[in-house]
Amino acid sequence: MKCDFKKTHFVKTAVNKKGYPHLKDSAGNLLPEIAVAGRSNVGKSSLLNHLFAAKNLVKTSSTPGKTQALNFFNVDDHLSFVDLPGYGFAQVPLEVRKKWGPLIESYLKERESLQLILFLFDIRRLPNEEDRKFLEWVAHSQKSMILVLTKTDKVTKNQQTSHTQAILSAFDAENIQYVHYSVPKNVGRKELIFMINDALHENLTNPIPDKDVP
Ligand SMILES: Nc1nc2c(ncn2[C@@H]2O[C@H](COP(=O)(O)OP(=O)(O)O)[C@@H](O)[C@H]2O)c(=O)[nH]1
Ligand SMILES: [Mg+2]
Repeated sequence: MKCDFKKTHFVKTAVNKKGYPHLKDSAGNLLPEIAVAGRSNVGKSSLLNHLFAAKNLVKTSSTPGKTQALNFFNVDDHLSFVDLPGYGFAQVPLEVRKKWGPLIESYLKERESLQLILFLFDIRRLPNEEDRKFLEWVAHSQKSMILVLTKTDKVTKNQQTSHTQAILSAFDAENIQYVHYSVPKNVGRKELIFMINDALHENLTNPIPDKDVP
């Protein structure tokens, strides 16, 4: 069964494992979950709204990084999406930043239904130590990942090519699956939906055992 992202709704906000929802399909199987991760301000919320073809389902923020919470969405009763709190926002108080690591780490480690991570990265930037560390965590979780290079409308076609190569090589991940994305130019949505369906195909035909329900 393919997902076309037609019927999406917000489920809930969670600040810890106890708060994670356990969404199920009509047969009682846990919905596979896709996590959207990346630095604050990279465009996570904008991409979700664009992907869901919904204007303001996901809050985009002018003061990014404030909320250290996970926001869950149900897509077509087939997929669960989670908007993870962003990392790397210097203006976030140290106390809040300290909580971010364990929150994300435990989510990546313990979330049974997590099948795929969309790792968003601004095409204008080069990965720093923090970005590489994050990618290592994701690799460590042994989940599938798609690198989404965001805000491609901000660079020329030539820069798109050169920046992409520079980013992949800085991550030491030349073979990684990636897609270019621009919300205002409406670029990448179809391709990403195709890639998501492709990545989840196996899992959608092999239901996830309902192990992580307390
Ligand atoms: N030019 C451009 N701006 C974008 C794009 N995606 C997001 N933005 C802008 O980047 C800022 C941060 O976006 P947001 O979705 O809140 O990022 P988040 O913190 O990762 O959730 C907002 O001002 C968005 O309008 C894009 O594809 N192109
Ligand atoms: Mg956001």
